[in-house]
Amino acid sequence: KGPGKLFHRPSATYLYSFAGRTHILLRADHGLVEKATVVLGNESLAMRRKAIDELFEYFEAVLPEKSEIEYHFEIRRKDGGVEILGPFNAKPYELEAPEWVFSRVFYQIMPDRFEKGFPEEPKGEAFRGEQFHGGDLVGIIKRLRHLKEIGVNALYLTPIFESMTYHRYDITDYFHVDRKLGGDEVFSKLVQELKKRDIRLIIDGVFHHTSFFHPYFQDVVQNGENSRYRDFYRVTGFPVVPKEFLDVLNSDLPWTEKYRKLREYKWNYESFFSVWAMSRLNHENPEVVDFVREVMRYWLERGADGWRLDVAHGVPPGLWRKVRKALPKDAYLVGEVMDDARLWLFDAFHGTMNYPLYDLILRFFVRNEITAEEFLNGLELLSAYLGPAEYAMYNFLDNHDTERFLDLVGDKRKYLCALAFLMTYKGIPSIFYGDEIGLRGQLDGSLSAGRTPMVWNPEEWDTEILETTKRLIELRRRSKALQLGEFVPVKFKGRTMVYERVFGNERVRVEIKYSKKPKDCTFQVRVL
Ligand code: ARE
Repeated sequence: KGPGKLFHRPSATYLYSFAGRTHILLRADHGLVEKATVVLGNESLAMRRKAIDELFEYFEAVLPEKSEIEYHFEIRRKDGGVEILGPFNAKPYELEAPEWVFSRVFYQIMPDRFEKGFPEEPKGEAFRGEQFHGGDLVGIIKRLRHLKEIGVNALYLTPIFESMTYHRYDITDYFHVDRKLGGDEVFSKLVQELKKRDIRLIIDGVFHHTSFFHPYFQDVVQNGENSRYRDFYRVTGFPVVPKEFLDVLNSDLPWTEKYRKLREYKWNYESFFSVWAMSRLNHENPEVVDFVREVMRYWLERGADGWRLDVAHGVPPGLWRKVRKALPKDAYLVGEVMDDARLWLFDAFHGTMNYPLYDLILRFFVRNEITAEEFLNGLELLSAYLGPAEYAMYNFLDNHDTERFLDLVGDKRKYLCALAFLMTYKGIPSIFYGDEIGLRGQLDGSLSAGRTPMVWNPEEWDTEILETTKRLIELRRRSKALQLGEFVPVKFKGRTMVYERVFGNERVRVEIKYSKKPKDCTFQVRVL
């Protein structure tokens, strides 16, 4: 058995500069290193043991920003030997992300569930028997004062384009905002009103699939092999649906019944999670790439500040790289990538929806599966793996696909401890509409568990949650240290965590005392 290996490569996650400092990382086989030092000229810096996984240990040193450096590592091994790794001469990697993103706190709205602006009742049954609640963009404009009051300064809207479902993840027209939401005009008005209030806007791009009812797919349904759009989709045979399927579809049966029947037929195309109504696009087709690029550019020109990209892990990263090159540099791009995000980060998306962080949060705050020490190790591993991209990640405690965090922890003091963590950690924090007033959902594990309609009667609000949320958001927005600062763990033990965020002379100290007993859960955030 050899003495084990060391690894360093001057690339994005091992050597990068961010917010005025340079980070250098080193990876070593388990149990190899007694002490690691990085040497720059005549300066020697001890490296901090940052994280550990089944195979490796990660070490890190942080120094004032450098444009180019020459360095090597000196390693004292556990077996007494000494090793030198290097020299390296390199320019630290710099994250390309829109500046405006770092000072933001996002508020996510699923438009159908937020607020009705149009007085009429929503008409009829939505496709598949799901009910529309009738929220729209007029309603959002009406409630912008609420957003201002809680202090959020960015908005993420789940899909707003023409669609037959209330969630609108199956789009029938990418160039028009759903008329039920107010259409293109109200969208422009919303953009204006948001700009007045310095609230940025990102919208949801569904480019993994379109609706079955999108004209392109309908053309394939009608014309089969001769369709101009046959290569837009991943068709496995013709006709794409049997004649009986269309007969049922065009019948007068109620949607719920139709939908049940339709599932019995075989269809000949790929789709999202075997949902026939969501036909998967063929991303190998250059025309599809052009289509995605055009739609994304179109709405950025009309006032959106960025995109959240749905099922982004189901679309080859190369497509996003190509598209990004054609978009304005200050558009924030967040991919929905659920696990290994490294293929998509850096040159495809600025950030991804931070599901790995969410999993850690669940394990510590909800399931009591891990101690604070293990939680910290998880955070540091994630940090070693994301590099500077962690500062642009979209962080959340819940969203439209999860149960509400308050339901999961079952108690507001616990919820607020987790919120304090989210607002004081690296990455862009977000809340899901209603979180700020203690809105509850169900705990049925379904995708719609948290999609309760917003409650607008202040008497039903939890004012303690509201006031604390406001305070935390304000702290976050005022503090460069919380937005950009280095994360310095001070004490992680049992269920207690103490850490600092440091940016230049600014220091913020966070102390979270967690407990299985709600009454013992407290937190404190102090600007030092
Ligand atoms: C609806 C019903 C469901 C029902 C389903 C199938 O709500 O209860 O099971 O239909 O009939 C949208 C709507 C959903 C809708 C769905 C299908 O919002 O309400 O479901 O369309 O019509 C995976 C994907 C990930 C995806 C999640 C949901 O990888 O990309 O599933 N997330 C996006 C959006 C969704 C959206 C779609 C995709 C489709 O955010 O809102 O759904 O456009 C593990 C796996 C993940 C898996 C995850 C599921 O973590 O590793 O891969 O994510 O579980 O939570």
